[in-house]
Amino acid sequence: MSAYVDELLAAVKAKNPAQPEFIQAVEEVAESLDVVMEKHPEYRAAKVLERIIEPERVILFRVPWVDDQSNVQVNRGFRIEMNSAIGPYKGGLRFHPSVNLGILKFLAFEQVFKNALTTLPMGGGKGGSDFDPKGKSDNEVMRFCQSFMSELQRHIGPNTDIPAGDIGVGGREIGFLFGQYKRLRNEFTGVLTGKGLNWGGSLIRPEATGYGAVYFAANMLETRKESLKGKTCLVSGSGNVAQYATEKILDMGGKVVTLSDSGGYIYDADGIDREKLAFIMDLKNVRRGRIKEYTDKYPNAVYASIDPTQDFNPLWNQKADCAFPSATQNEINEKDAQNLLNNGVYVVSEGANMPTTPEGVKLFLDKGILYGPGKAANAGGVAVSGLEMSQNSMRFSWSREEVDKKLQSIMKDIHTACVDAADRFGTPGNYVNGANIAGFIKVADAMMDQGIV
Ligand code: NDP
Ligand code: 2IT
Repeated sequence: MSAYVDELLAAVKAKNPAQPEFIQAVEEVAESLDVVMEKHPEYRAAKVLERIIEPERVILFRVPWVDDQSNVQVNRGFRIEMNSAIGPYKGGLRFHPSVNLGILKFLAFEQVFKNALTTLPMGGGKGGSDFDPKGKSDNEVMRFCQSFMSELQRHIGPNTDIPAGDIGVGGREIGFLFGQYKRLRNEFTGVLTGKGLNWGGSLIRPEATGYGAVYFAANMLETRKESLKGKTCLVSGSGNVAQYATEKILDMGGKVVTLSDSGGYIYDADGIDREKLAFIMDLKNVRRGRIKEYTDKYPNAVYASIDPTQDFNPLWNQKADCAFPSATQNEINEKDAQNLLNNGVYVVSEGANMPTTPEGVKLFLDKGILYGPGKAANAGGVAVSGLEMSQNSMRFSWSREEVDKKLQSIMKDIHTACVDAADRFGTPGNYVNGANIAGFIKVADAMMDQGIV
């Protein structure tokens, strides 16, 4: 690494000591950008990367609510307005007990580059709360969302900052949040994406992240004149992204043999077919149950719990061709990456954000497998959010086929942008460098045009 990047990273670490995920995300991008900074001293002089690393604004607020037993509960709410150089802040909300400032800053930072890659005019943001929706009644979730939005509403708007879903925030939560925004502001507007179809939502938005990650894998395979047909795939998670990744893999003739949640994973050697996927969707989205219940219905499959203290995740230690990590950050460590390679996996398309640790990424890159990092591979979700915003502005809606076609074409463009940037800066086939460089240049050039702000 150049002295410039070393010094920059030392400063980021010193300034953000309790934010390991944020430091990890910055480190990966800064390493990719070393060669760009060499060629473009003007970016260094204008301290563009130093400015991108610092959020434009961080909002932290109290979220008090009353549970079903009439106890007062207090959570913490956040919104990170990271960068608005190319459009209004855009990015999801995460409700999970692990949420803290560092995790949301990593997600907001990644979002800036991802949104730039989509080709749509969206800046980057992220927010959420340490609220745990698990085990809460619908009424408790509603009261929490109403309290959360009572504060957030003064900071967001359809031309300012447009939140959406992420872990723990799906259609139900977006509905409660939208209802409260509308009540407080007295306006019906596209301030959130992922809305219901009959109140401003876009067709294909629920499917978009999972579908997009599979389209991205297909694009990578196409560079080797291959397809997903007949490929065995490992998918982790069983939420929004995992479900629709599974559906699209089936559409493309592949076979999915695993899914998981934070308790454990299922392995189904016969493959998870459409009927089994419908069971999972009902289990997870309606009954809000655990993946363990899959083996009650399909006893040929096996369930094993995942011990978080174990140094590897057995889900990644299965024979397969492709992997679609779709649960959470750092779910593939170095040992998992090695297990994947040992088991024949040569395509990894990240549905989740930063699911692979830096040591794991290094193994994938050294081996030269088709490795699509999250900020490129999972950009389909926010891309269709951008399409939802356009439809809201036009007061118009596109058909399922039209949105899907646009999604496919955006994923293809992202793939091409990554390949071109990786080629141009001397690391052909390296989608990590390609995504970081292509995303950065678009944002950096806009910041150069707009002066020191
Ligand atoms: P959901 O809440 O719908 O599903 C999350 C899934 O991951 C659940 O199965 C959950 O299990 C599992 N999971 C979550 N945290 C952990 C953990 N710490 N350890 C093990 N398993 C875990 O979220 P999404 O499907 O929306 O999000 C999944 C990933 O995709 C995240 O990284 C998110 O940032 C990313 N993403 C999402 C987009 C979207 O449009 N929704 C867009 C782009 C990226 P359990 O139920 O037990 O918690
Ligand atoms: O990480 C992500 O890209 C998302 N959670 C989706 C963001 C969005 O605004 O649709």
